[in-house]
Amino acid sequence: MKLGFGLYRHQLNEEYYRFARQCGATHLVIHWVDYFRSSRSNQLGDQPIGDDTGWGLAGDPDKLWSFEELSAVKAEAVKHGLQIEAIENFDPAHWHDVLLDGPKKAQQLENLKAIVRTVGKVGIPIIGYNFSLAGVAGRVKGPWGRGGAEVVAMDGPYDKPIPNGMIWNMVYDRHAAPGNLAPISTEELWRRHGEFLDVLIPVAEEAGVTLAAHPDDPPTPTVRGQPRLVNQTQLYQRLIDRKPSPSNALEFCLGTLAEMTVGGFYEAVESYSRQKRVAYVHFRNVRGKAPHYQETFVDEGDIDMLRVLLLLQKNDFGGVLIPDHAPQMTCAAPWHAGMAYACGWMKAALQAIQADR
Ligand SMILES: [Mn+2]
Repeated sequence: MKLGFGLYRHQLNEEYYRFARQCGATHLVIHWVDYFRSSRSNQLGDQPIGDDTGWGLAGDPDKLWSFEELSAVKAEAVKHGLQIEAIENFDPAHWHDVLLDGPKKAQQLENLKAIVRTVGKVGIPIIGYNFSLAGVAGRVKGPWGRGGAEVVAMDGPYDKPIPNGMIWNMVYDRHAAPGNLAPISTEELWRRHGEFLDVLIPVAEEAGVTLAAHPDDPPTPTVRGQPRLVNQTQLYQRLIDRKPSPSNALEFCLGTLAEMTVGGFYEAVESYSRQKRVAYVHFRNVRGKAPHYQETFVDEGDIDMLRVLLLLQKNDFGGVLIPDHAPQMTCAAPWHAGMAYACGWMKAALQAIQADR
């Protein structure tokens, strides 16, 4: 197993590469969509939270990710001793009608094929994605961590409807007609996802890319009145069985999985790692279950993180773990301190179990 570090788009520069390397990371998971560029509510020094207006504007629908820009980022990272393991999340501007089953779906499936081929050509092995209409929404922040550290939490369901022109918590059409997106059924969401896999997995296989699905965060039955795809651990099995291929894999978010209300968490870690479908791991801890939970420091939540590492090791998982999110620590650099604390814990734990062997 390898220690990685997740960086948002605005962090893709020398300062953050050096910080990640100093934390002991050898790999990066990068976000190429900028959730902070035009958001009213997302703060640069924290994970994006948003409000009813979401995370701001999606990108340029006519500008797909290019070989040149991604190669340049990869080269910069390598210069600092870091390999890019994954890009996390497609831009809503490029695939909103794949999620919505809208009129531009055929063109946008072509967009996704082109992006997958480009990422493969650059030599980035994984693309993480969320197949979700509402995306990450409905979370709050407060001083609920150990010692009053500020953490992200959920405190009750969040079902305010999605306004037209917004998908996955970002605005792709500022001039959409007033009104809200009509709710769809869970089966309809699975049908759309199945079509996405049917079209994309063969392309991903050819490109040498793994598509890795994040579970629904937060994993409530609905968010903003829309169904969720993977909001219980056993639904990951349905997702991988839909298309048996090593390219159809999981962005394994421990925090989200632990927030789920049905089924065994450790059984899920054991089962999906044994099936070799864990592409990479979001290594974070939580206390509670959806819709009432709080993120915690890595060593104090409901999850026995060492037990998780031992299960992953037993099943020969050799991929990357990233801290995902961490509590904000009280100091001049709250985000940095939280992330460095998480990385230090992870590094020590990995050393301990690897020495044991
Ligand atoms: Mn996650």
